[in-house]
Amino acid sequence: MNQHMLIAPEVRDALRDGLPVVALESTIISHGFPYPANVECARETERNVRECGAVPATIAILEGKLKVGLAADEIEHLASAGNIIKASRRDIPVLISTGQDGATTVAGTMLIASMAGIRVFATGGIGGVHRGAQESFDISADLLELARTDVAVVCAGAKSILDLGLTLEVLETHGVPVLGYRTDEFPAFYTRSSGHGVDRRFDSATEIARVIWTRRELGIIGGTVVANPIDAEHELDPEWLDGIISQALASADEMGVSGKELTPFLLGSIHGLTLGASEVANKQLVYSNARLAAAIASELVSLVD
Ligand code: PSU
Ligand code: MN
Repeated sequence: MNQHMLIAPEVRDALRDGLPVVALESTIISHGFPYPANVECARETERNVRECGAVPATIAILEGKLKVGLAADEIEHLASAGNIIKASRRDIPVLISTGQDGATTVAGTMLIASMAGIRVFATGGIGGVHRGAQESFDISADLLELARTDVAVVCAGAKSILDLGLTLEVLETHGVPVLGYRTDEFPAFYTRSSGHGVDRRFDSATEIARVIWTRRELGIIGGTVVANPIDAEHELDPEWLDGIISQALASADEMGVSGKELTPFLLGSIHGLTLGASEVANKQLVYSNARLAAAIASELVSLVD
């Protein structure tokens, strides 16, 4: 499709034949989990997509190429190298022209997925408006990508390291539908509720696919957020978590962490402070999102026929 992109044969064939494909990100591998839990999570996420009838396409930048669909040794490399650059929209041309590796964020993955013709993407949580953004202006590029790129992102909401109310305001400003899957509330990643509503609740993948399809038929530019709460059995205690998030935010502040380092720093602190409990919850919610994304992708391809 373009000289900078390498699509794995299985993914290319699926796209050519109109079969469902689900994009997966790689920042979660390089910066979201410690090694080797990250390898297990990446493999198991792909397995969940397959089990629900779609082809997984994990996306990254390797030696200056946009890679759509990764081999096992490529996932191992992203998981273990330790110096992989976190790649959002603005990093992509730099990494391609200098021949480097990059682990793509939600924004970076959406952009590359859309170039490849993939319309559904599963992740853990999206980036958003950071607490204190009134001063720092720290608003994730994920939100602006959702404003302009036609990919549906299935996520468990966003972590409450962010200001979830302001995150939803920015999505509203940019015309991004926030659909709740079997929920009236926007979920807060480790917990099922946040106190903030979604635009609209739907109880089936078919209805969600119909919204995504209709949006495209109308020619309305941009993405869709599909918010899928963590299963109740894996949910963490909200009060305990609040304390941990405050501690993580305080140490980021003390150490002066900012810019693209902030989110990975906060994620790492939370994993450490919860002594692995958050890791289990995080994996389970990603698997659940992978299954829902596969179901939505399957419904979408049947609408095309
Ligand atoms: N939130 C999570 N886990 C993650 C991320 C966010 O709970 O792994 C990653 C995603 O790749 C997301 C990125 O796109 O962090 C957002 O970073 P920033 O806030 O710098 O835009
Ligand atoms: Mn930021």
